[in-house]
Amino acid sequence: MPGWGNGALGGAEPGGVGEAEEAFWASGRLAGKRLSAKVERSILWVIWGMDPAAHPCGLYSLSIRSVRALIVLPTYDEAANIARMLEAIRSVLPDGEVLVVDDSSPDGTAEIAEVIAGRLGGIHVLRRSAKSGLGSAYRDGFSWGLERGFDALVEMDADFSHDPGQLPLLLAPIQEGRAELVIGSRYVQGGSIPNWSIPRLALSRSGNAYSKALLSLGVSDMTSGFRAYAASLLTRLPMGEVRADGYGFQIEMVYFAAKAGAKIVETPIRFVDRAEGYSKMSGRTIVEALALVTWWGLRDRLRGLRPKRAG
Ligand SMILES: Nc1nc2c(ncn2[C@@H]2O[C@H](COP(=O)(O)OP(=O)(O)O)[C@@H](O)[C@H]2O)c(=O)[nH]1
Ligand SMILES: [Mg+2]
Repeated sequence: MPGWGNGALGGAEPGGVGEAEEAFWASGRLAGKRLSAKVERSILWVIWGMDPAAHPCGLYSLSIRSVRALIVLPTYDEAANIARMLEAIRSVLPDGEVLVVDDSSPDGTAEIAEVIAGRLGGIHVLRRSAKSGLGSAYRDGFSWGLERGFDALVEMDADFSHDPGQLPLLLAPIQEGRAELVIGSRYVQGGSIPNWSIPRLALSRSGNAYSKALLSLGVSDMTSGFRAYAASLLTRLPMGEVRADGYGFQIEMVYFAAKAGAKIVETPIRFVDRAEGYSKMSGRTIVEALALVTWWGLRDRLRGLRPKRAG
């Protein structure tokens, strides 16, 4: 079996596409013949395409092979999550690389990440000297990845709020050339947040509705921190002008991406509240985000400017 097809379906469930794939290889062995690589690949595309949604490692695991993806994982005091998180990412994206951007977490997150990196490979740890905010961690992580020629850069929390199993779905539109920014969205059909309190949900929903109305970008979840960027987009953005942290950073990136003419798509995600550790987002980041949105919205209206709508 050629290397590119190994384990793509993660097991041969009865009657499933995995079983169909095994039957295909068995028939070749019985006939004592190997087809040309091109024909084999075409047949497997058909088999895998029978059920691309059954498992995120189905059809999409083939797509992501040709994109060099870097998952940028900012961490501050994530010792309770980081090892499991890195293992989960590796099992979903065997070829994807990870950059942990740690701000000298007092709980030893970076040291744990380095131990796992030594074991699994393809994991890098960028240590920064002091807690400098989420936006700044991503700015440093993106520069690191762009300097090393990655094609897609993913934002993701280290606390399992974002499901590593959804990574292939996030990367697929970039691989297929359908988008330069893919936002994992809680507020499009199919998206959900099962365990948030009503006040927290109301705050997030109303903040996003306000940003959507004022900035007219057609994006429903501007504060989502689970997203994938094509490197071609990041290199076009004026990253030196991106200043916000926390939620404001996420909104600012969508705003600049739309201004740069990027094709933006939202894909539904299930966002679950963290089970381990504590949130580092403060009320200040919410105020910062609202102030920025208000400023941009009013400024663009006064100038008669509107960034292009997404989609
Ligand atoms: N490097 C770095 N990571 C941070 C910082 N603040 C938050 N993070 C990480 O960013 C991710 C999202 O933060 P979190 O506290 O879960 O935010 P929430 O989900 O909005 O409550 C987590 O992986 C955090 O560990 C920071 O100042 N520096
Ligand atoms: Mg979180």
